[in-house]
Amino acid sequence: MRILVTGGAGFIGSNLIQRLLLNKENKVFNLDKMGYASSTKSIDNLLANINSKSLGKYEFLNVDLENKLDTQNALDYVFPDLIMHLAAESHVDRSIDRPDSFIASNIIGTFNLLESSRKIWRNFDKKKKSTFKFHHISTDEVFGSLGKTGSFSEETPYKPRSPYAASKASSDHLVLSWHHTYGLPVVLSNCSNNYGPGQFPEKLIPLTIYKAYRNQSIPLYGDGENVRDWLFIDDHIDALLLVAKQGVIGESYCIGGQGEKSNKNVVLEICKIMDKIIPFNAPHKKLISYVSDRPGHDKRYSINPSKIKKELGWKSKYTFREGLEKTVHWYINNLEWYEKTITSKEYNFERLGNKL
Ligand code: NAD
Ligand code: TDX
Repeated sequence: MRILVTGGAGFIGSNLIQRLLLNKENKVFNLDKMGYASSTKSIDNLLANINSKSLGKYEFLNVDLENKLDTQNALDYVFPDLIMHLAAESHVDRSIDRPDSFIASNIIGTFNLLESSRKIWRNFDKKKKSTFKFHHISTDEVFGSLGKTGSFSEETPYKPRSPYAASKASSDHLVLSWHHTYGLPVVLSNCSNNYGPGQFPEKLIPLTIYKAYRNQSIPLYGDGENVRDWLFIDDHIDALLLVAKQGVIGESYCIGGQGEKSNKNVVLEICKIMDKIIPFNAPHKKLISYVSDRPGHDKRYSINPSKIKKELGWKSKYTFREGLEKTVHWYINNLEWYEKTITSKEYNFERLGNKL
């Protein structure tokens, strides 16, 4: 199986590739532009530490999907049986400060990838054409914001409210239209908030771990009562592998572990874990600082995962507490990587998304 993963040097993509490489029948191509949030360290570690005979084959392609010709050349070279498209600018706060790169990567990049895929797919032989799949990985943010009740499902109308969410919604529409118009065999998934090892520390959970560990103030936007539906990365990877293998062409699947929590409760749980690890700084909750709200801040996300559970047999394995313990320990053990990565990317743990 020749698998092209776009955005494979990002948080979810690098965890996905590590899993795909455990099947030695796979040849995995990682296409990434190596942006500020990229690292292939975890993949390189896996390849260095495990007997290569028991792993799949791996190749890295330094390509920016904004470049049409490079994208086409990469597709011609890879000649994939499966594409898993994760490459995107992914941070809501950055999309507020500088929406340009979100339009370029998430919309134009997806368009270039779709066109290149269509060109190679229509020349495949009958067998390869009938088994090929383009799996587009998207987010629950395309559905907008919920009130106190209700959940998003595959039937929920799109109502994106941030530049990030709007660019992802556009990419979802492009992908589905390439299926309806040209017959490209696509499948989509829309997942809730992920957390786990390797997430760039601009996002709430790794940022809080870092700030608590360094005994610095932990910023909570607004009143801290906005709700996210958290899913541990390994559970998302399980779901992605099922959708890629068994998902019905033209369908989309909502993925979420029914792990709703307010931001304040997430931060308090991290503080409790830190109190055990560094008792002399306890209680870490004293570090919480309420700061001005994110503009257009979505109030609540919640996924109804009935379809993927019933039709593909997926279910989440990790409780929030289990996933969080693993995540905190990973960050603490990788603090050196963590700080080196950040300083080399010119990110200083500063507040983003409030320069209106
Ligand atoms: P990330 O920011 O950690 O990684 C994204 C990767 O894509 C980076 O390595 C970046 O260099 C690459 N990329 C961006 N633009 C590119 C381009 N033009 N050409 C080539 N590579 C490019 O993001 P993530 O959290 O791993 O998210 C991956 C995907 O999953 C995204 O599409 C995101 O919308 C989606 N998603 C994320 C979450 C989450 O909670 N993190 C939840 C649901 C869906
Ligand atoms: O310092 C912070 N303080 C704070 O209160 C940060 C960085 C965030 N927040 C709040 C904003 C959100 O309500 O925490 C919540 C989570 O924020 P992020 O980690 O930035 O994630 P979110 O905006 O919910 O988007 C994430 O989930 C869906 C990913 O970044 C997206 O890529 C994914 O599609």
